[in-house]
Amino acid sequence: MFDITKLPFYGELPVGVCSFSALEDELFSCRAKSRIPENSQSVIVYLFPYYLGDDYYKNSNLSKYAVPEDYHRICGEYLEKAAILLREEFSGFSFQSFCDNSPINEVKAAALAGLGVRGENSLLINDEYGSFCFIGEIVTDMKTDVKNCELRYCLKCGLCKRECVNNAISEAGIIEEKCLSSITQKKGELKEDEKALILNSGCIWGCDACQNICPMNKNVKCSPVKEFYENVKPRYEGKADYSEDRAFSWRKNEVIERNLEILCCKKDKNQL
Ligand code: B12
Repeated sequence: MFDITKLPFYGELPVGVCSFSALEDELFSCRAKSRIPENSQSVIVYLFPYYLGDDYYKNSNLSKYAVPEDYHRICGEYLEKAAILLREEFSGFSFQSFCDNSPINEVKAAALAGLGVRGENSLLINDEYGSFCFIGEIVTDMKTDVKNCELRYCLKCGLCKRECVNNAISEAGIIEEKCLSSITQKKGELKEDEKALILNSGCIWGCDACQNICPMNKNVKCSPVKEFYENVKPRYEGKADYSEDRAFSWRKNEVIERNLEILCCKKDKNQL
C-alpha cells in the first residue's frame, strides 16, 4: 500500500495523490507540458496556504496572494525539494514539479486528491485553510494504489457570484475577460469601464472579492509556510517599490504602474 504519510512535507502541508489519467485529457498547452514524464501515472498534489492573518493586509492595495514574496519561487522550492527526495526514495521513476504555469488543471487535481471542494468561484476550498491556498504538484510515472476522491462542490450559496463586481462568475466557471484579477494583469490601455473597476476596488493587483465573501473562508487557519511571512509587502506605492520577487513581477512594472496611476487619479479627484 502506498503510504501518503511518508511523502515529503506530510503533516506540514496538505498533500494528496490522484491519478494522472483523470487529468490527461484536459491538459493546458503551455511550455511546461513537455516536462510531463512519459507514461505518467500519478500526481502528488500540495497546497501552500497563504492567508497570513488580517493584520498583514491592513491598508493593502494588493490582493492577498501578492502580499508575500513571489509564490512561484517559494512553492517551486518546496516542490523541487520534495521531487529530489522522491527521486532518491523511488529511484528509477521520474518526478517533475509544476506550479501555476502548469499544464495540469490544478483545482481539479487537488479536488481529486482529496484536498478540498470546488467553489462556485472555480477555486479549490480546503477544509482548514479555505481557498487561500496555492496549488502545486509533482507528476510521476510511478503508480500508486491511491483512489481518486469524488469531486465535490462548495455550499453553492451564491454569495461569490453576487459579490463579483463584474459578474464574472457563471455556471460554467469564470469568464476570464470579465474577472477583475485578469483585468489587473492585462497589458496596454484599459477601457474606461475596466479602469473604473480597478478604481472602485482599491486593489491594483489581483482581486479577492469572491474569496473574501465566501463563508467557507471564515475563521480559516493561517499559513504554516514560514517563508510567506518573511518579506511581506502589503502596498505597492510606485517604481521604488518594484522588485523582481513579487507575484506581479512577471508582468514587469508597466502594468502595475498603470493600475497605480488609475488609483492615484482617484486621490487627485478627491483632493479637488
Ligand atoms: C488561467 C488562470 C486564471 C485566470 C482564469 C481563471 C479561471 N478560473 O478560469 C484568471 C487570470 C482570471 C485567474 C484568476 C485567479 N487565479 Co488563477 N489560475 C489560472 C490557471 C493558470 C489556469 C486555470 C484554468 O484556465 N482553468 C481552466 C478552466 C476551464 O477550469 P475550470 O473553470 O476549473 O473548469 C474545469 C473544471 O470545472 C472541471 N470540472 C468539471 N466539473 C468539476 C467538478 C469539480 C468538483 C472539479 C474540482 C472540477 C470540475 O472541468 C472544467 C474543464 O476543464 C490556474 C493554474 C492551473 N494550472 O490550473 C491558476 C489558479 C486557478 N489561479 C489561482 C489563483 C490564486 C487565482 C486568483 C485567486 C488570484 C487573485 N487573487 O487574483 C484569481 C481568482 C479568480 C477566480 N475566481 O478564479 C490558483 C487557485 C488556487 C485555489 N485555491 O484554487 C491557481 C490554481 C494557481 C495556483 N497554482 O495556485 N486565474
